[in-house]
Amino acid sequence: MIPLLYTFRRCPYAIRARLAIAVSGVPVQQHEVVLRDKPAAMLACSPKGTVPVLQLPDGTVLEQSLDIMLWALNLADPEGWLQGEGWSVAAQELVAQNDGSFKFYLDRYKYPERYPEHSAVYYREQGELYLQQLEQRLQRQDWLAGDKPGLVDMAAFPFVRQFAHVDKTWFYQSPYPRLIAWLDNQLASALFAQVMQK
Ligand SMILES: N[C@@H](CCC(=O)N[C@@H](CS)C(=O)NCC(=O)O)C(=O)O
Repeated sequence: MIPLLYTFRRCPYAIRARLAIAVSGVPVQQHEVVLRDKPAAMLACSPKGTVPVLQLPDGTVLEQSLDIMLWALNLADPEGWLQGEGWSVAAQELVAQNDGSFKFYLDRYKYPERYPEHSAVYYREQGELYLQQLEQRLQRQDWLAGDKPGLVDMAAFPFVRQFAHVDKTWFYQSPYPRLIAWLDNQLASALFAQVMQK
């Protein structure tokens, strides 16, 4: 038996998990889930009902995307995503902010009609506080992790991608040139193409 990943193609959490699994080369079987009709077998092992979920042959269940990334990279890390700044304390703080306030405002920026208390522009500006931090870091170095990609880059970029896609015209003329180059670099990568295959 090989590990089984329940995944959803466009989910940023699932994308980051698939990126780490792909770079590690660890064999994992993938099951694409329909979010409105989740498989009973997935809910049986992970009742909280979010993807990604990784079920290991020994019965262990990993139900957080970062845990799945760390599991894969601890088995094999050929590109050194865990090395150096890849998963340093500062990197972990950045990812916590990504998954916390940035994701919070990303959801509101994407669907402002569901959150009418504020305008889309307000939500975008709140999200930009995080983008500005990434831009500052990328002014000093090519990757959030330093001179090569690390876990922090892969954990953050699927969310920045979503943010960019809400209004590409705005994003590509925004004052974040290093962030734009960083995102484009990853969107053009063979690894990303591999994990987004239909
Ligand atoms: N903290 C979780 C969050 C995962 C998550 O929220 N995934 C979303 C899809 S992007 C989901 O499955 N939502 C449940 C649903 O839409 O029914 C992780 O890091 O894996």
